[in-house]
Amino acid sequence: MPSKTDQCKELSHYKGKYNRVWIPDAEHVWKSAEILTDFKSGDTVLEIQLEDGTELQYPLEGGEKLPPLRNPDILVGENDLTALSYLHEPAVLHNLKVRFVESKIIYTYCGIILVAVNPYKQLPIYGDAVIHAYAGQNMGDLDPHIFAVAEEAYKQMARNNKNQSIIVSGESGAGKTVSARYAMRYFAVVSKSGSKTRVEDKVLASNPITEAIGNAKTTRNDNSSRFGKYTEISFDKRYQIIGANMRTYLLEKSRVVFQSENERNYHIFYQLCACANQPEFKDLRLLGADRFNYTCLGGETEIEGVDDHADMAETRRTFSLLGLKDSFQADVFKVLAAILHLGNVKIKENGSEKSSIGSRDPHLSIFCELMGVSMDNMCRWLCHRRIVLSAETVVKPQPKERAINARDALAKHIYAHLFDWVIHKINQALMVPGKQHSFIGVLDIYGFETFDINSFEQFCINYANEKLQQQFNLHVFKLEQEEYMKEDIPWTLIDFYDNQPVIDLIEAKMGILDLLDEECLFPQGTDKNWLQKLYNFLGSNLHFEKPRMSNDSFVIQHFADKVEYQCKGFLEKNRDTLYEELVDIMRTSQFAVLADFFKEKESNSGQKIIKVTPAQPRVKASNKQLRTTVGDKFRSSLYLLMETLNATTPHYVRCIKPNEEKQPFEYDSKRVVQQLRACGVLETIRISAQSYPSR
Ligand code: AOV
Ligand code: MG
Repeated sequence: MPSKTDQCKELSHYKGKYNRVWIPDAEHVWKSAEILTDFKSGDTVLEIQLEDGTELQYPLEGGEKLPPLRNPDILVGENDLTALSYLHEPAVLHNLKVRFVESKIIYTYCGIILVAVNPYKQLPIYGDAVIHAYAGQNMGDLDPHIFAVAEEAYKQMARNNKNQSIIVSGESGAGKTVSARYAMRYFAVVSKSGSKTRVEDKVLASNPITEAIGNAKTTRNDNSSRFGKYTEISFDKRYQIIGANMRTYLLEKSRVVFQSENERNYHIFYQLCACANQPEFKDLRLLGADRFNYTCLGGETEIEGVDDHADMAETRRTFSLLGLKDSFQADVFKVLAAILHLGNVKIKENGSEKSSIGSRDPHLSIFCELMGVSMDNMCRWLCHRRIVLSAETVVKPQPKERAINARDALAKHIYAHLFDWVIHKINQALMVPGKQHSFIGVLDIYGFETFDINSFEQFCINYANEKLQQQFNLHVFKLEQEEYMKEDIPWTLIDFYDNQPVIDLIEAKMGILDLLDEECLFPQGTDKNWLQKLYNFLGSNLHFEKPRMSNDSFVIQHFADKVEYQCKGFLEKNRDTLYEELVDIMRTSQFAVLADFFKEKESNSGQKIIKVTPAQPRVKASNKQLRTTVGDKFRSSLYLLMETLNATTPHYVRCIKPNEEKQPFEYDSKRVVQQLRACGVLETIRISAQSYPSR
């Protein structure tokens, strides 16, 4: 709140040609107005006129601030927002809009961040010629671009001899995956050695494959990443690419067996079904995607503008480019087909306590044939469980619902193993032969998301985004501190949104994840019991709410938005167990790949499970089971990711989704401002404006 003298001083700006201001507006967030009259300090209203001619009295008293000033037109459309005379939310919002809507420019620097507004349209700005134009240039000499950020990272790696990260963030559908791909392409093109090894092409080839097996259509994004990925691109002493390595984060497994309306399973399933009639897939007995349970639950099986058949050719081409042979590919497709058949297995209800599968169920029979396991065993152990009592072991029939759960759990586990196996193979293909000199990591995770119904998956995804936001906050905070020390100016902290409280709510001792793990230890634990504990222990937390109308959900106030999570399924998804009986069948499979998937721990997945002690060490009762839960593993992997990021020089790309309808160059100010407010762009610009006064 400005003091009286500040206000007088500021008021003097409102004279002459600087009489244009921004006033709040319900629809456009801010709208332009002109001050009509001269005024003196002590005035209680400003006489203003809107652009459509309407005259208004704008109240100045009652704690009301002076309206923010508009920048002179000559500054509007600047490449770097720190160049603006008046730096505030309406100026940023307007500037981005003018560039995007009028000039069709999607990139703008906001201090240390590159803001990228999703155009939802192919632009001719990514060719090799453009890459060469950016190579060797200084950031700021050319128009803002993802290539400029990539060049900056490349240059700093060489100059400072330090590993770099390009951290792409933004909500679901904002353009992270596309940006990450372009950044990788930049490195591939500039570092091209001309040699025949073509390792650069291999690094790029990893993208279509990981997207085929890890991306799917959601209601937010037709090509939504359902896993997180940190790709380390390795360079030698001459700063040429010599290989790469991917680390992946928690794949959304539930999608394999269930899709919400208008969503799809992983692309690869549809690609395979689109090729059902090809002779090489005859043995897989494939059907159209509309005829497999696991691929038709969301309704529509096709995506407008996507040709699954052509994409399959691309998937296979990139597999080959990576040196992954036809026999390997055949194994992958065999596993995928088996999963689809498993989903079509009919489980019959025999009274309320029992279930069974026909001894000639055609789909189970294909599954067993493809996977090299016994039909009898499968029939039996999908519908029964072994119960170990003190004196004897009894076999107990399972009701239909349990049997379906067992079937789906098996499908999810097989797919998750397949995913890890493919990633592992890609990593092998990209393995650095000699010594890595330095690396540039490109981070592309699933963006913040909220749906009508949010479950464990959204909870994990949003938790990851919360961690990333904090990494950014801390980095900016550190820069700011350094700046103050350098300039020797007194410490005035710029009001910065700190999301540590939300992170604590989720991951600290007795937080949401801890209570979830605890409930999972009880054989009789339930989602509802757990939720009740959340209400009891966390009810007074400012970022946690019990919804008034529901006893089945809880609300978290995330940095980006409020999200309501339904408790149903959290326990099961966190436990992620598969019946031992089924695991045993898989282990004895004639098909070595499958048997290997389920081999006694010592993960063959390439994703080593490393137990780390998070910032706040959590003590677990030693006599309790040692199995780690999904949430626990995820927390540890995020902890490691943050450590990695913090050991590199970060470069931030903030993607903005400009409208909900995926319309080209549509700019919905309300949606944009929500994203700008959430991610700390505005505060960052202010800090950067102080750091680079010369700009
Ligand atoms: P995301 O990675 O941020 O969402 P994507 O990168 O998949 O979002 O972008 C979504 C879609 O927006 C793409 O499929 C393109 O159609 C379009 N798009 C994004 N960036 C550009 C661009 N630079 N030029 C043209 N079109 C673009 V998610 O993975 O859902 O969080 O989990
Ligand atoms: Mg993505």
